[in-house]
Amino acid sequence: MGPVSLKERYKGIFDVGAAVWPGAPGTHGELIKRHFSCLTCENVMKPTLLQPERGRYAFSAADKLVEFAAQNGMKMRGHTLVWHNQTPSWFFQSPGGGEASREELLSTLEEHTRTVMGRYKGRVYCWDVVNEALADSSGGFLRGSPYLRIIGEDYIDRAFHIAHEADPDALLFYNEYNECDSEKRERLYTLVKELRERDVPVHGIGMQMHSYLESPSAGDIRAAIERYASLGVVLHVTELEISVYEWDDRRTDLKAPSPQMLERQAERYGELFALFREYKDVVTCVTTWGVADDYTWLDDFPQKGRKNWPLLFDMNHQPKAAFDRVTEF
Ligand code: HAH
Repeated sequence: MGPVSLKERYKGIFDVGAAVWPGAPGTHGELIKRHFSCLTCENVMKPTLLQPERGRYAFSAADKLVEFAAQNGMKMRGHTLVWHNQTPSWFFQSPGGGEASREELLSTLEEHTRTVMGRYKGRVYCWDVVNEALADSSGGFLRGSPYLRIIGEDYIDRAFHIAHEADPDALLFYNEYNECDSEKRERLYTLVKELRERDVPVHGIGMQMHSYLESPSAGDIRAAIERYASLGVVLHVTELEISVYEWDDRRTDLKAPSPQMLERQAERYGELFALFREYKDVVTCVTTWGVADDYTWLDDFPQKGRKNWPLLFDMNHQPKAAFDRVTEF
């Protein structure tokens, strides 16, 4: 029998997704098939992995995950097209040498987007078109990036128009982290409001929701959901996990999470999912950034080599207390 299935429990409420890597169907296949209704490729759809050199695409890893999702009746989110990280440096170089011109970078972006979105049309239903374009500090508005420097401030508009032309049926997202911080929230709100006022085809906001034991608070999450929902866009929680540490805790000596950590994490998971359920008319997908605690990017972030236990299933793929809180309602 085993525990209730997440995706069954959340049927009719929202999709529950997981970020996966090429080995996941082999090592975590049963867990994924039982509990999740949507997948995201953690890395293999990022520009560096899909087009390491100009014109040389490497689709096989992504193809396999898309196939796995399709065979098991799962939806797939696309992540990501325009980002300052994990994008090869040749994107920003002119084929003739030196830095690319605005027109050259736009044409690289267009070629990449058309090829990738075209290949997965009908199988990847939504895309994080632009990831993390806002500045971190309250000083600036947009993050300084090669896209901003070379194309100029309209690069986000262009990216969404290009994506919409490449697959008019895909739902297009702007995805961001620290999205519940009150200052960044207002900048993200303004960004998407102005995009929509210019009729740029942005349909959703991806709230990454990388979380810690005490932050962001439920109040800040609610305020962000309300604010973004007021724009008339759909919201996806795209990269949820709850670290067992506080954001500024850099301890590296822990061999296992303490019972207190796991209890607080469970409470927080319960609280967050209750909040997402309250907003189910606008929050249509909640994705955890990983499947079980034996594989998480947080083992190397923000401290390289420090183990973390941030997901709903433990090292042995068993449901944690957090899982119970998320499914008991
Ligand atoms: C996310 N960045 C990315 O969207 C995702 O593609 C990557 O695999 C992991 C996290 C979040 C992030 C952060 O937490 C801190 C600084 C910069 C970016």
